[in-house]
Amino acid sequence: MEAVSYLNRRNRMQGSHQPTEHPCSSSVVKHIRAPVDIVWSLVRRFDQPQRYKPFVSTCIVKGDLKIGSVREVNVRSGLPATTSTERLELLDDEKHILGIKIVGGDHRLKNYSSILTVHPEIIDGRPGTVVTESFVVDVPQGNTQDETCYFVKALINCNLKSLADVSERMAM
Ligand code: A9S
Repeated sequence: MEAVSYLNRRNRMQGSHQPTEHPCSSSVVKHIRAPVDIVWSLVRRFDQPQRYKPFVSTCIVKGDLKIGSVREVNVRSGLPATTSTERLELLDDEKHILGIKIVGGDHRLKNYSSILTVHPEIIDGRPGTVVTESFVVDVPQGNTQDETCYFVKALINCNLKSLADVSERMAM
């Protein structure tokens, strides 16, 4: 990873035409002190990401919660974007898996797709949930893989911290 981005950066500076960087992908894990059913009830609402995502202001879905439904997300001011168009790729209420793909919007995350899973676990002898969210996204022109990964992981960490706060409050 480091070597590739170093070589690409050096080649860019020397103007040679190396291949562009590979897509960047990573994952985030979050342990939440709330039962899996509460956490999943928030995650599964493809039509209402604003119930826990702090950067989302409004969301409108065409269709319902079926695979292929598309949502128009408006994000809060101060972010490097205002809208994001996102498609529901997977919603499995048995296995607790949510898959989305970002298909449009005025942001720089091209070909972004993510998979979020929730699993029950016992935390300090009480029902808890472990959430994993993994993503892949193209590295924007002018950025490195590391920068892109850092940026996206920071946003996902914010989303999952908020998911924990909302879920733990509901579990009280
Ligand atoms: O919302 C998610 O699940 C994950 C991400 C990375 C969303 C990012 C975002 O909505 C902003 C927060 C506006 C940042 C998009 C699509 C692009 C951004 O630049």
